[in-house]
Amino acid sequence: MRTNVVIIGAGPAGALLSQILHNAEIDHVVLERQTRDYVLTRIRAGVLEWSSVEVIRAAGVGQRMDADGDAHDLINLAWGGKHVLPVQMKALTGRQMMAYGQTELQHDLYEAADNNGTSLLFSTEDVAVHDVTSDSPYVTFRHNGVDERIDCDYIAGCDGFHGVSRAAIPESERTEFERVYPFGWLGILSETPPLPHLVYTNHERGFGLCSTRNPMLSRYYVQCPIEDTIDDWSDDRFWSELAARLPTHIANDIVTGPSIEKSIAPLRSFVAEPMRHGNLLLAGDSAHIVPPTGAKGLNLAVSDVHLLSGALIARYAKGDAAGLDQYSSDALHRVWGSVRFSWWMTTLLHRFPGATDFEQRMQERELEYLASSTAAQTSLAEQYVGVPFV
Ligand code: RFL
Ligand code: PHB
Repeated sequence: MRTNVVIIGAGPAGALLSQILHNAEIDHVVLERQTRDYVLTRIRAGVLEWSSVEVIRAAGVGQRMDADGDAHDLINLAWGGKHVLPVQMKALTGRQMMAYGQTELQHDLYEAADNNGTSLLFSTEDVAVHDVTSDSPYVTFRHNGVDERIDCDYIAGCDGFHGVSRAAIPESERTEFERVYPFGWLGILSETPPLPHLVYTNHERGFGLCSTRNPMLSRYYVQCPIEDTIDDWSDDRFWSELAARLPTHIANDIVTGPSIEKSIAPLRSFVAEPMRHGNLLLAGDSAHIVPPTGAKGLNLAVSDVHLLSGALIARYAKGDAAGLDQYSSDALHRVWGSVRFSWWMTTLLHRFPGATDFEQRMQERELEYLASSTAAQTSLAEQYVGVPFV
């Protein structure tokens, strides 16, 4: 079998790239390790930058997002159990963000792939990339018990942090940057009405976040020790811990209910450079991870795909490979901006085990400064809603 582009991974990065390549009539195949249902029930991100909204619309998959997504003008920062600062993103930047669950976007992308007749193979095993620095790279894998090989021009490594693509770049040509944070996020979904706005809270008991999926589905998180398991966290314990970390009037507005999903995620910042090796191009979590505090992971996957698809389209439509040559440095420029912002938000809002009194005072003073300075709020807001593509 032969195609132009083999996409490894059908998460948001791979499935969106497939949709854009389909629109440009570029032949491709998508290989996904998991089953379709597994990917569709994996609860993850919930917030889209406006640039992501525009890329998704331009790809022709924005109808349900526009109908069911919830555009937000502000986020609230709370601290010390009493202070609340609304950061007015729309007023400060002219831009909003969109609350729309990653699972919904994933659903829209798979539905589009069905309609497009895309070759999207689930439950593929032993995917391996070969000869990526030659003009004739290929991918081998096993599907339905049969060994397969696809020859191609380019391989898009959209296979997430635990995929095989990044590892295909020899260690001698790859530089990795990493920070692992000493806590996790315990998240729950509940079929209860969410608060009207997102609330990020910093409290001596730890970080908390109130988010949303739709008018009858809420997403909440609390910072927890990384060694905890979900068995340590009954629903009652979760709700009382979240309430204890919020100012009373906000806690009183939360409608509690049984959790329908509960999971613990570790927090890390990670970047692998470069994002291109020969004809292998990485996009999304395969090349970088950010802690979820800045709501940037899914958005970086979308911005990588925006850049990569543009470069591939120029290559196939006009024979112009300059965009592919620039891809890694262009993508990494945006990546490091989001890595910095996510690290800063994480540092500002969490309680770090073993933090000194000095570090604690610096955090408190920074929150007070934010509350007193429109310039500081504008800086936060412009990074949260996301920098437009030039
Ligand atoms: P994904 O989603 O991990 O998809 C990669 C896909 O590749 C498949 N795969 C393979 N397929 C074939 N062969 C192999 N060898 C393979 N190895 C792996 C996997 O099965 C998978 O389907 O990466 P992608 O597409 O780059 O998308 C990245 C996003 O999923 C991720 O950055 C976000 O979810 C991060 N994130 C958030 N991002 C935001 O922008 N806003 C948020 O509000 C936000 N909140 C979050 C988050 C992530 C979280 N967790 C659980 C890590 C909240 C949480 C709690
Ligand atoms: C979410 O809704 O899952 C969410 C929202 C904002 C974040 C992280 C996660 O910063």
